[in-house]
Amino acid sequence: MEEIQKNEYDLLIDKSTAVQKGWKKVPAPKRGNLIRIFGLKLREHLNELGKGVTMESKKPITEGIGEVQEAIDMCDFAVGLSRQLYGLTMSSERVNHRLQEMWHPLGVVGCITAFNFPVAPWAWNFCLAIVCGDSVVWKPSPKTIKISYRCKEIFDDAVNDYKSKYVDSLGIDPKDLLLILEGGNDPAVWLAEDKKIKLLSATGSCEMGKSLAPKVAARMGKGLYELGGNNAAIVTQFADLNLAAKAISFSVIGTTGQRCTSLRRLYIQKNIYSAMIGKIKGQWSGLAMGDPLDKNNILGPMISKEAVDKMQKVIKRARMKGYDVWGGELAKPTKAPKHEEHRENYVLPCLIEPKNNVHDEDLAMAETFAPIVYTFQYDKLPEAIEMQNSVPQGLSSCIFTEKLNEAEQFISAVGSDCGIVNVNIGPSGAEIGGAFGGEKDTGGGRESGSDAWKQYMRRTTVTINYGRELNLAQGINFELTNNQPDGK
Ligand code: UN1
Repeated sequence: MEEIQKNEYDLLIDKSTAVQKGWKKVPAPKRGNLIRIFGLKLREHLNELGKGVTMESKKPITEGIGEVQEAIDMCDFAVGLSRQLYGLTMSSERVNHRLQEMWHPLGVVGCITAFNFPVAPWAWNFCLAIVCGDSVVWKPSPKTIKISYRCKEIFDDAVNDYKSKYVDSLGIDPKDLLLILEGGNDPAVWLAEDKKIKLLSATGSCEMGKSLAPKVAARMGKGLYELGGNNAAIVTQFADLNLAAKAISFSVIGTTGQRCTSLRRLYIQKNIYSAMIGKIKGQWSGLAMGDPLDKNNILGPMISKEAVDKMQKVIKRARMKGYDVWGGELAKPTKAPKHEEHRENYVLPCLIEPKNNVHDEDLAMAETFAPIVYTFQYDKLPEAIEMQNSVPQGLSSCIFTEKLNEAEQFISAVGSDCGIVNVNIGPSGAEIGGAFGGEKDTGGGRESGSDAWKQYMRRTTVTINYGRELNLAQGINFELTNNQPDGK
């Protein structure tokens, strides 16, 4: 990988700043037209792009295509939104006054994305930023750089279709609305420290977020962080165990446990513990694993040898503590493509049962980006909720129960402390319509649906006096006395 130099970076940001100056003048519904064309192009290239995601991230092809679908959904959402960037009108306390909010474009948005989801989180940010009148400098993971450039190519193609119709008179080239910044840590730090980056949106580990956030804060910049999860499921004695087992399997095995939403902790009511674990183990024997491009396989390799080593180290530590470990071995699927350099990176999903429900700092309290799930037993629901909330991260959570009061308790103020709270669904696989993100060390950001768009705009509070008197708020009396020579 060629490292970009700081002066090249500065030129890139200048380019992005220049295009945004013109773009913010384009009416929002017309900005939406560009994303509409882009969404249609993504549809044409769905399978090809899905394959591209799979080739680099190694996730199964159905998930690769699913991720591009998520980007298409995001385009549709953003097009609708381009006509709905509403501000409120409030009642003024003053006579003959109007009080309202307006939302204006923010500027250049920096967007850092990770290898495991190279397209969808970028699209959550990009589609909103574009309709909101911003430009985007995208720093993708170096591991998935090819698919990022392919997305940019398709966007540029959409720009060509769009250009003559809408923006020729502004003298800007909307191609520059999306610029790719290659590199690792240095460019990420430059983005964090750069005053010209009006919003830095970063997806990745808690460590990454914690190192960048103070740099953004030091310049009073805005940050949007979607960092590590350490997601849990609670299975109560009133759960449909078959539904729970399938959902749990998807959340552990999907993307080979390398989602920020992957399931990492499982709290099972003690009376159904053995039955539940038995069902999960049953589902995990003879999993279809191998070439992720083969649609019959649901388990592909991990991203790298380093990731496999980290997983194996964690399993070793758990064994040393005398915990019960099931699965997690390195696997050699016969159907793995021969030429594939990732042949060695296949693993089996793993269940670890810590002794006496202990949550070790370096095991259950930490996020290992691998298909490992820690299992715990509980008696009463509040106990399970307390354990699930006891970790530093707060992204996603779920409960399996058919009992209304249990479900309600879980989603209530005394329930899960996560940003995403599901009932009878696993913690992963969110759709774009809701705001996506989490609390605590997960960073507090919200992306994609609901009102996440507001972060890509700046709010102005406007007060208009349409009378002839100066009425002051809070009933303040301001009468100019005449003992001054009245400016003469
Ligand atoms: C991530 O792993 O960073 O909810 C994103 C999900 C996906 C997004 C995951 N829609 O699992």
